[in-house]
Amino acid sequence: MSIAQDLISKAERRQILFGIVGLGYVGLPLAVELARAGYRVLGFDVNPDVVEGLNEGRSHVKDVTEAQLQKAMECGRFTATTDMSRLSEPDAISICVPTPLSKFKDPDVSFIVAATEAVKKRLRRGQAIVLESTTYPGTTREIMLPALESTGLTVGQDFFLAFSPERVDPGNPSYGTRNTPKVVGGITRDCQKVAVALYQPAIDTLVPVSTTEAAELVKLLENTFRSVNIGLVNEMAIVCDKLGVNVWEVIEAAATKPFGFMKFLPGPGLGGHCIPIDPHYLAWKMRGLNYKTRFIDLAGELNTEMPLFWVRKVSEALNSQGKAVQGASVLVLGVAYKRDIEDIRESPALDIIRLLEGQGAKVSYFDPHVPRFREDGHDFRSVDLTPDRVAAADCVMVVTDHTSVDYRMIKRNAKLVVDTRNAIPKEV
Ligand code: SAJ
Repeated sequence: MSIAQDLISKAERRQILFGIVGLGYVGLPLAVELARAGYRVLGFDVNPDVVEGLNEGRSHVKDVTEAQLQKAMECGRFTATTDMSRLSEPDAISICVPTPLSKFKDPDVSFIVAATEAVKKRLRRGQAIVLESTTYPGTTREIMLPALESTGLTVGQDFFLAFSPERVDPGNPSYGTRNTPKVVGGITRDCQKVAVALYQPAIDTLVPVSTTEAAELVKLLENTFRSVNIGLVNEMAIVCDKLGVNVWEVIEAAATKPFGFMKFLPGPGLGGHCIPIDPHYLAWKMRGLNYKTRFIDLAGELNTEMPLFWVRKVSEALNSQGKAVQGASVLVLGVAYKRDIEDIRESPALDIIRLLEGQGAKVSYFDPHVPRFREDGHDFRSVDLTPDRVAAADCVMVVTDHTSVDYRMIKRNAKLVVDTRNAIPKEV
């Protein structure tokens, strides 16, 4: 039996030890699903606090409950370690490490390189390696393959290498790791078949594609699609503001079209560790091929312009009451990058607070999911949201529309409201 066939039959018999490198919002849900499917899972993370917490049954990822984690641990199907020398043990290894942007908006693939080096040192015949981190097309073939083949092992025969983009939507109540279709592309046909077989027991739908580049591009298309369409509706928000038209009314009415339209909503800008970042991986790769990806760059410009657009709206609102931004008290409602989550990475609220403070406003914030955060070297702490606090502010700014906030109370008590999410009810 070939090594590929051996791995496939071990997967069918659930006799695979599955390694997950990177136990964050992607790796941990995947680990739990693989354990639930019957595999033994060995999680790897460089952060000892993460590993210690997990081994004590504590989940640091909102989408994984402690009950789910402890269930995986009870039947001995999940443990975590910082010991990278154990990477020779798993039959399959999924790499789920961060792929941020450098400060020059260039891809930072250092985490992928570090994980690849760690795997390379312990690579053995019979292992399958899958990269899940969102990255530019060519990363798997150009960075991972040479490193792994430098061991003298041959891809597609001795070991297998594939790319399968993570599609986690943090906080999504309907779609999780198991029921989100999973795209898989291999360096060779056998790499793809092995990777599909390994995921099969844990994922409802697998979507094989012909190459790792195709799989890498699928993810970038998905997120560029969102960034460009969000940029479009953000430009519509600017257009409607100049025309004195309610952009949300226009979008809701357009969304009644039963075909050929998909609703996106304007907002304070783009947050999160994906949409503002992933498209720039593709733009960077194409610049190297002397091609300018105009939609990506234009969407990026428009989306990053939104914090300033909304801060100008605060200034106009205060001005309409004869007040300056300088010295005005502004209460920001919501700092997480989107509704009902606690993540503030790349949140436009941080830009808005920075801009308001830069114009001399006294800014406080309330966020039920973010009790405190540190930015630009100083600590922010969420205030209590009371009618008096709302009434005392010169202007209240809705930046993240958490569902637990009483927007009717805001409307009843606020002197002025600037609403970037159309959260305030029209009639009260
Ligand atoms: N946003 C808008 N208007 C919209 C939709 C979103 O302004 O109509 C803003 C949000 O407020 C947020 C940002 O865009 O600040 C990103 O929101 P998001 O939900 O698209 O992004 P993420 O990073 O939370 O989750 C996304 C996934 N979201 C959905 O598919 C709904 C998906 O794009 C990816 O699977 C995932 O990131 C990822 O890992 O790439």
